Amino acid sequence: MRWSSRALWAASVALPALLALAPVSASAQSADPSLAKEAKDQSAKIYFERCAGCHGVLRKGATGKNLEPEATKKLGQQRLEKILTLGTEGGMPNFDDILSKDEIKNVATYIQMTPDAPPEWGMKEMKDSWKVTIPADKRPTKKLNNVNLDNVFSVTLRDTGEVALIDGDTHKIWNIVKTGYAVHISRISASGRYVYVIGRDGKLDMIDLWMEKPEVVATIKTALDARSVETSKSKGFEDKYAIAGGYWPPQYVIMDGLTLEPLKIVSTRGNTVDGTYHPEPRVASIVASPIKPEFVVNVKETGMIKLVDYTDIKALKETTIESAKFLHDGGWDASKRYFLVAANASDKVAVVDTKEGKLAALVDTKSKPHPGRGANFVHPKFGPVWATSHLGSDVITLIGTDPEKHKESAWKVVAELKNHGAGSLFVKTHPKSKNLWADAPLHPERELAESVSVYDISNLDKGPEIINVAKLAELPETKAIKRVVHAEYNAKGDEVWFSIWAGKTDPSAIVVLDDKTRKLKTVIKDPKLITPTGKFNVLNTQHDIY
Ligand code: DHE
Repeated sequence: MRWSSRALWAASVALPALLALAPVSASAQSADPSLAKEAKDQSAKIYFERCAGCHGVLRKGATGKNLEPEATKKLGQQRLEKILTLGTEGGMPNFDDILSKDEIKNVATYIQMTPDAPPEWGMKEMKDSWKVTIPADKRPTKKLNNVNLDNVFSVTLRDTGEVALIDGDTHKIWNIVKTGYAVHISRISASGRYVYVIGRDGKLDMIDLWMEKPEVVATIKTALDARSVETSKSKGFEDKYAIAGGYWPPQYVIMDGLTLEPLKIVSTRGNTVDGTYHPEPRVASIVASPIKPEFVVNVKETGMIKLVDYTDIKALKETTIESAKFLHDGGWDASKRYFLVAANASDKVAVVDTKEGKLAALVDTKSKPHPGRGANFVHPKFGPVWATSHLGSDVITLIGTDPEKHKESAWKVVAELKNHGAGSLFVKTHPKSKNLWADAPLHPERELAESVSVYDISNLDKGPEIINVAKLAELPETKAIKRVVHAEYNAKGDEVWFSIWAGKTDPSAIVVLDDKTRKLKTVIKDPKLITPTGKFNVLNTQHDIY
C-alpha cells in the first residue's frame, strides 16, 4: 500500500511517526495477523528504530533476512518471538534486554502484516526543511577558541539525538549539540573546520568548530531515513559540496558544502546485479576520493557502486560498477586508490579501483563482514593488508592490498585471526600503532559483548589479548549489556577510545586506553553521555586515517 496524503509529505516529521499513521493494510484487515491501532503504531515505531536498518523499510531483507509476510508467516508467531528475544548466531541481536515481552510479541505479529510504504522526499520538502542559522559570511573569519581542533572527537549520543564534542587533549566535554534522531555518523570537511552529522531521520546538521562554542550553522532534512554523509575532498573542491545518502527514499542528495542548500537529488532505484528491479536500494557508505572529484556511493540492495564525478553537477557523471548485493560499510586501502566495501549479507568484500574506475576484485569471506572503515597495516609476511571483523563469524579477515609489490596476496584472504566472538562491528588500528583492535558488541553473551580483542600486528601468531573494557569503567551493574563498541584513536595515535553502549537510562562512559601499554588511561563519565556509540576524531576522519 502506498501513501497518498500530500499534507504528510510536507511535514518534517520522522519516519516512525509517518509509519504509525499508515492505514491498516488490506491483509491486516482480513484473517491475517493483526494488531489494535495503538499496538500497531508502537510496533511500527520499534520496527523502524530497531529493525528497518538491517531488514529494510519494505522488509525485503539486506543484512537481515527478508521479513515480508510470505516468509514471516512460515516462521510463525512463536518462532519469531524466540528469535527477537534471544537473537541468532547469524548476527541478529537479542532484544530481551531492551524490549518488554509484550513489545516483542507485538513486533512478531507486526512483521507478519503487509509492510506500508512511506512517502517520497523531494526538492520541495528538502528546501522547506533547510535552514541556515548562521550564513557563511557571518561566521568567524578565524578560529575563536583555544581548542586543538585536530584532537576533537565528535561522539554520537545515539538515544538523545545529540553529539558530544570532546576535547581529546583534556578529555573534557567541550559542547553538546542537538542533532537528528538516533544520530548515526559524523564526517569532517576537507578543511577540518566543519563537522557534518547525520541522524537516522535524515536530518543533517553542520557544526562550525571555529566558533567559541561550536554550534549548528546550517541544517536540512535530506531524507526520512538515512545513514551516510560525506564532503568533497579533492583539490579545488575542499568544503564545496556535501552529500547525504538516503535509506528512504532511496536516493542521494548533493548540497552546497557551506550552506547545505540542496542542489541535486539522484534516485538509486533500479535493478540489482542479478537484473531484478528493486524498489528500495538504499544508500549505504559514501566516501570522497582525495585524488579525484568523485564520491564513491555504495548502493546496498542493488550491489552497484557508483563513482559520482561532481565536477559539473548539472551534467553529473556516474560510473556504475557491478559488485555484489547488500553493500554496507567500508574504507580505503592505505594508498587510497582502492575502496574496500563489505557486501555483508553476500559474505564478500568488493574492491573498487577508483583510479581505473572498475572493480578490482570480489573477495569471498566468512559470514557478514562488517569493517566500519576497516584497518590498514603492513603484515610481516603479506605486506599491506586491510582488515575487517564480522557480524556473523568470530574471525578478523586480512586481505592483501598491494597488487604491485605483493601480487600473490593482493585481493586474497591472506589470514583469518580469531576474534573473541561473532557480533563484531568494528576493527581499528593507526599508522603509529602496533595494535589491531576488534569489538563484538552484538554478541548475545555479556562477557563477550563487553570485551575487545587486541593483536600485536608484528606478532600475530601470539594470539589476542582479550580485555573486558566495560569492567574498567566501573559502572553500576545493569540489566542491559554494556556493549563495548567502536575503537577510535586520538590524533597522535597513542590513545584508543571505546564507548560503553548501555541502556538509555543507564550511566555510561568512554574508556580511554593507552595504546602502547593497553592499560587504562582515563574514563570519561558524565550524566550527559547517554548511549555513546561512534566517535569521530577530527584529524583521523578528515584524512581517512585507519
Ligand atoms: Fe551503522 C557506519 C548503517 C546500526 C554505528 N552504518 C555505518 C554505515 C552504514 C551504516 C551504511 C557507513 C556510513 C558511511 O561510511 O558513509 N548502521 C547501519 C545500519 O543500517 C544499521 C545496521 C541498522 C540501523 O538501524 O541503523 C546500523 N550503526 C548501527 C548501530 O546500531 C551502531 C552500532 C550504533 C549507533 O550509533 O547507531 C552503528 N555505523 C555506526 C558507526 C559507523 C557506522 C560508529 C561509522 C564507522 C566509522 O568508523 O566510520
